[in-house]
Amino acid sequence: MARVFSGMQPTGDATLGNLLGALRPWVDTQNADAYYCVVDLHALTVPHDPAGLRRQTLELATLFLSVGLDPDIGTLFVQSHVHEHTELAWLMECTAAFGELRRMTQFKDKSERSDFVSAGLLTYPALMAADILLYDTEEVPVGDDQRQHVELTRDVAERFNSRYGQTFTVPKAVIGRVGARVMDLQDPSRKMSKSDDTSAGTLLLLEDLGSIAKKIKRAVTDTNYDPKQPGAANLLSILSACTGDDPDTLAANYTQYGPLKADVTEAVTAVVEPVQRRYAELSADPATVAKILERGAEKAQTVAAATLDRARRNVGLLVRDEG
Ligand code: AQP
Repeated sequence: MARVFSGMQPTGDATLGNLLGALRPWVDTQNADAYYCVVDLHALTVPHDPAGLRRQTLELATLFLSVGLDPDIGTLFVQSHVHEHTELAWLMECTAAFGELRRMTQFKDKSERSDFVSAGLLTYPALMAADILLYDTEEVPVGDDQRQHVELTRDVAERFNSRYGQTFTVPKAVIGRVGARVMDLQDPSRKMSKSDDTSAGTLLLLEDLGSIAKKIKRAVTDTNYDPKQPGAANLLSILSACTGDDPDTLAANYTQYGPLKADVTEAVTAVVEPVQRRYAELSADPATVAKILERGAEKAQTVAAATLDRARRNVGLLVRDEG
């Protein structure tokens, strides 16, 4: 049973990409040694509204439960509830190189699109490395877009271990074969993202089912059916991730886009509808969700504190004499 850690930012309403690339694989691999985190500190790297962040943090935690993560199996918590994340992040910032951080694709993409580029947007992967390393994580189930950040985490962990002695377990990314990169329905050259405002190309998990159907119907495709065309390939990959069928076999089943889009709509509805039903029940009881998060934070902190202590000692910080 591998020690697993993964997180998701409360930066907007979660998408079908978040479900197929992350949340569903999390549910499939959940075990007593799995940690799943709403990474609210990461959400501060881009402009945000404080009340919105608080609301979206609770909503995302509720969504974790709605997709089937079980707090009696793994540990569910909010990143900022465990202060060890920010403390270890500083040690990671001092271990990662400026050039490494600057080369990250996500930094380049997001900084090009923003008027205000925070220092936190650059150092985001150092905080992510801290998130992962605090739990002696072996496996990080993520979508393909996060592969580079996990690689950086590995490099930083190895560098720290070789400079200061064995401190961290070196983790590896686990990326699913299907659903790992769901693309925007209007611009299939970009991944479907929760913080993007191209709403016509983004399927939200809690979106009205009629609206989901409309967006799939209007998804960009060519006039003639070609399973290799990016829009068609994206629809086939979504269908495959939802049904579990092989994408190449599915591709051969169609000669036109109409029936493909109808089947994608049906498959997406079948996946999303039960999540929406469960979400409606749980969101009526935020106190229970808050209790689950408190229990999760306590459990996570026990592990995180031990790792941070080891890292502080090994890096050479003087131990505080509290006696
Ligand atoms: N389109 C996608 N296809 C497959 N997987 C995806 N993930 C995100 N988008 C897709 C996976 O979802 C998890 C959430 O990661 P995150 O919240 O830390 O941020 P992200 O990867 O940057 O996701 P978003 O939706 O694009 O958020 P914003 O817009 O805030 O940047 C990760 O495991 C990711 O791989």
